[in-house]
Amino acid sequence: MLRFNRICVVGLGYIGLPTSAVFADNGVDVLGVDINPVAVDSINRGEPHIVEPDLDVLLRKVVQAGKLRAAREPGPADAFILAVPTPFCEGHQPDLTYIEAAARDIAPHLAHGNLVILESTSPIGTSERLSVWLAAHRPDLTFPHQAGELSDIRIAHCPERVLPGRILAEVVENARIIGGLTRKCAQSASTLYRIFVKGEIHLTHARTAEMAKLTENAYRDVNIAFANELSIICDKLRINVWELIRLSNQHPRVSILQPGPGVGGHCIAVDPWFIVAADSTNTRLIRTAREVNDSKPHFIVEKVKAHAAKLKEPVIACLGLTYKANVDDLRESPALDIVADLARAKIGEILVVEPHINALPASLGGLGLTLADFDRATERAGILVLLVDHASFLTIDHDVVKDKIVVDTRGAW
Ligand code: SAJ
Repeated sequence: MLRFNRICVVGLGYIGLPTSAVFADNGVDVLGVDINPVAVDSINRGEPHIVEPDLDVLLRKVVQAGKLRAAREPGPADAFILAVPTPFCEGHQPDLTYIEAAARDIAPHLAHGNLVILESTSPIGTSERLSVWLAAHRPDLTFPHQAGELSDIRIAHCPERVLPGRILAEVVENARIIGGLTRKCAQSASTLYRIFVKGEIHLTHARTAEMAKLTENAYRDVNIAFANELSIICDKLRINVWELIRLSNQHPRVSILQPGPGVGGHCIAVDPWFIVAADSTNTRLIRTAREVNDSKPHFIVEKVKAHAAKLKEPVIACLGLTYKANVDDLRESPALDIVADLARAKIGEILVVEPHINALPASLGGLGLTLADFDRATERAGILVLLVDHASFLTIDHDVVKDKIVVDTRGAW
């Protein structure tokens, strides 16, 4: 039976950092690796470079205890976990360059008996490719695609399913799918995750695990697309979509999700494309759902423009930039596109409110925008566009709203 005293986690982002901290808190010596020197220094001071509830307290504890150390280069370990980004490039094709680079960086440190885990959300077949990439760097070792159960190195895909905002609870409690390139690979990975996972662990093949992760997010994307499509139809038919959904969900077998300004985040807006890339002929529904969700920001922009055209010198407060409520994450956020398009349309003065960030992102540079205070912006503006339902926005004084034009994309007010 393998023992995991020391692990090396490559990629200290929203998944890698909490996972490292939880392993360290359970007695494992963790070497965390990131190419970003600012993140490495911050983590070594015990300060997370990302915002996630309770992560600061846990990180300080494990860094002070000497159980977690961050560095720019990997080192020897019993197990390696790759938690690097898998974005897409032109034409929505998956970009695996971060995984390939991580494989190159850990390869010199691999030793007989090591386990390599791919946690990054990955297109089908990536774990097999990882095996081939590692083998190319280490001809002195055997890998699962060459030696099957007898391989020196074991490889498994263990996708994470944690919800940003609840990561530390979900990483421990959620059921986990572990896909090995061989049975032994899966069993070995299961032993590793059992160190802290309390949820059920289901073993399967790596390809099934890869597809399961993509399926979960595509399922959610398709269901959000249904809600977004309904919201556009209802707008035309002058029906309150929020009431409609609430009433329809009274049916025992109906559970419609919530419409919004579009779908953001690094997962749901990205992962379905990996399925489309794998089989472009048979993914009509999944592709259409992506297109419906991606077109929602344009619908909101047109709505705001129509309202602005009715005012003399419109002042428009755009409330929220993050991809969802109560996080600081701007990745793939539809609110960013909406604000940029409104600014470019030059329909009036735009006030941007986002309490979770200190400076506007580069993508909004050069548009003459600055961050504004919530109270001042909502007081000054004639049009309020609620883009994110942050808790701090929900307590707005109804007297402030009552004489304004409100575009509530979240149905929160
Ligand atoms: N959204 C809606 N309507 C809804 C629900 C969500 O418009 O009814 C929007 C949100 O505003 C946001 C986007 O969808 O823009 C995604 O938000 P989310 O909270 O649904 O999910 P994420 O992206 O934060 O995390 C997802 C989760 N996957 C599923 O719920 C199937 C999480 O469990 C995954 O671990 C994560 O993706 C991931 O890393 O893949």
